[in-house]
Amino acid sequence: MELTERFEDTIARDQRIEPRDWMPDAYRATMIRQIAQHAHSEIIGMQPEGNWITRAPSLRRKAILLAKVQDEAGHGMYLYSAAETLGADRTELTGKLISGRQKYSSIFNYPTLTFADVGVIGWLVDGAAICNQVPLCRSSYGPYARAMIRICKEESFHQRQGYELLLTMMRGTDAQRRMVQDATDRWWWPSLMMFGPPDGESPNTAQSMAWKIKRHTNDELRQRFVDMTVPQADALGVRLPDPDLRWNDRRGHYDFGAVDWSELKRVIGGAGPCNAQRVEHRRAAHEDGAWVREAALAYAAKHTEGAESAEPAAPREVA
Ligand code: BYC
Repeated sequence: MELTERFEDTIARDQRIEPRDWMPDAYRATMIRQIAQHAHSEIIGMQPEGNWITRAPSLRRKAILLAKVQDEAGHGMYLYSAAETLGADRTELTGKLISGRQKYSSIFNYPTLTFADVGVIGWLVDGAAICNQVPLCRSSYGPYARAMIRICKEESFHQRQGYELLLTMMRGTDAQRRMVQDATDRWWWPSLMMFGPPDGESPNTAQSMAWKIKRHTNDELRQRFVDMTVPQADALGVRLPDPDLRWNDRRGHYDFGAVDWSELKRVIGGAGPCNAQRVEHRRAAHEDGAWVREAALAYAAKHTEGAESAEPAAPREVA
């Protein structure tokens, strides 16, 4: 069988492409692009919530938030490792992120103004992430699909902690309820934008669906997210900031208002409220961490030398 034919056949049979398999250059490039953007999003995504670790209102909330932010770091690590199986170099990927040559999710360019934002990020942003990422557990590239299984389990804990925090605040004072409503008003539309441009303006969807990298289009997943979230908003007692949001019996889905796609373009293009701050923070952290990378490399080199020069160990006597 020809290499291309074997690749197409693996995809058609719903089996996984593994790192040792032949794959078209364009498939490899698409996977590296998506996985790298995803990894960068996890790492940059630590910042908006990390901002609240020192100001969490109780020890319990602080412990939860610390665990969540550490999970995001872990997700970034699995994803960079998955990108490395395709021949990408992690140092180069980080270089592309901090020089603005690779993207990360638009959602992390918005500020976290109050502690209610921590809850709303868990509820809406992690909720959107789950909607988007559960189908990626069946993505055609093996290492990515497997990383996604673990990531989704952790995202579901993140979503629940956010919702539980909001439930607590909604049972609190009027001021707390106002904070939750204000955070919901600010994060709702950006959360819908996380799913990417509308299908008619999404250059990558058709090919990524054919390769079974993506299992649903951007609009399908956005609709699924809206349908899932409206009853959660009702249960919470918050209003979603969209006057056109209503159940459509004929479609069996909620209709919703027009998303401002010019805002998504602006934010992806670098002009969101926090783009410069996010990238600068990441660049500074990378530079501050140089000594750790140097020390780890020196330690590894010393041990490799040690292992090479050491006498072979004498066989152990078995009693
Ligand atoms: N923001 O043709 P399209 C998380 C880019 S992590 C920025 O539809 P595709 C979390 C797109 O990449 C959240 N860029 O592309 C972490 C493409 O770029 P190029 C991240 C966006 O790939 C911490 C161009 O626009 N999740 O949830 O078919 C704490 C055209 O778009 C955005 C992932 O990365 C955006 N919103 O579909 C809490 C999931 N949307 O070609 C939570 C994996 C689009 O110009 N990724 N772009 O370089 C995916 O599922 C897909 O890549 C997307 C886009 C659905 C995002």
